[in-house]
Amino acid sequence: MAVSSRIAKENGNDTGKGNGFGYQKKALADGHYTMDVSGLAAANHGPGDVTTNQGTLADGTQLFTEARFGAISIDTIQGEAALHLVTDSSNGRLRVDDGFDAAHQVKLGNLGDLSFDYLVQSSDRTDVIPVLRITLDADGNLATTNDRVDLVFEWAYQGSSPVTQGSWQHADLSGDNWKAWEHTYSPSQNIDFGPNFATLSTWESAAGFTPTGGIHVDANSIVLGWQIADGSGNGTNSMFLDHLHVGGQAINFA
Ligand SMILES: [Ca+2]
Repeated sequence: MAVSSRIAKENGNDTGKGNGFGYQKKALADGHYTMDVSGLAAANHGPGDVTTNQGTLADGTQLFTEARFGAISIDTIQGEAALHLVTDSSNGRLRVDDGFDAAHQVKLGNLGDLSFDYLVQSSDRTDVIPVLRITLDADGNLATTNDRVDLVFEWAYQGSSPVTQGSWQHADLSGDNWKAWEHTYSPSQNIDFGPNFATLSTWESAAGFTPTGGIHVDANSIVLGWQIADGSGNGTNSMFLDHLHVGGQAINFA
């Protein structure tokens, strides 16, 4: 089944069918909206990352999946349809990526909300939930591309208690000021050591943050998109994610 998506109606009854596109354009125009995404599926139970272009969503952003030793789907748990990630082994590696079009690219200092709900159905590790990464052009000049980085938000690096499994939980990366580490692309390396952890508000501030051996990020860095990630190295797990908020974009997996 192909991916389908639609912008949810902001006010009044949303029957989910028979609505015109007028309100969708209005919701997109004001920059804050909820988009339902359905029919997402990708599975690869062998080695090698299989990347699939899942198409352009209703808001103009571009969805991709990557899969090895695992599967991505949308399933219902505890009454809620949600993104479902299942790894077959510790070599399992799953990604759901959304690339922003020009209308969605926003300065990091103006990003706002960064949050999601998650449910860990089962997991070998007690310090793993879905990872959220945001991709940035660090200097805010899109003409230079060797300064592309990800900020990576991982439960295991928050110094938190064991993950609560079996019920819906909320991760508010912006409101709770999660710490993130940096992945660089040129060269590809993880700057994921303690001295390079900084809170989201530090990365977002005008003064920004420069990790040791990494690339300086500040309020003028431009957000190019986001990625949900599971593995590798996380053992086997079955995890759900829903109600993802990245700036004004909210996604309801449906
Ligand atoms: Ca640049």
